[in-house]
Amino acid sequence: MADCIFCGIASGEIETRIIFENDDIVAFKDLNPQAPTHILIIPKKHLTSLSDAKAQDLELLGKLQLAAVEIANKFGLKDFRLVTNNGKGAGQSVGHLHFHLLAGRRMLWPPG
Ligand code: D5M
Repeated sequence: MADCIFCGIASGEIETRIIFENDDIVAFKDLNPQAPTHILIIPKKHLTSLSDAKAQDLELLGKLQLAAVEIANKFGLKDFRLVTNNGKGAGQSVGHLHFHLLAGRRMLWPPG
């Protein structure tokens, strides 16, 4: 999608150090880390948020979670948090579905 920064990263138009990639997904470090490990996992397909997902995206949503596990294993992370902010009121600032993989510090609950 035009003007989507994460579509630009997924297509390679915007240069970023990719730490995980397969046919459907890319992952890269968050530029504003909230934990010692803070990785963003995104579908290459443009979905504005989780609310934009349809039944046809069921497999993709599963793959995103399995990618998180694969990345966590790769980095030796036993404990981690996987979260998506859905909508501005929930803290979403980039309109392309992404999951935050956070680890390396004690996580608080509930999140702020
Ligand atoms: O999370 C959006 C996150 O995306 C936020 O933590 C900053 C990060 N961000 C924005 N642009 C970039 C680029 N170019 N590289 C890496 N990380 C980026 P949200 O849940 O929407 O608030």
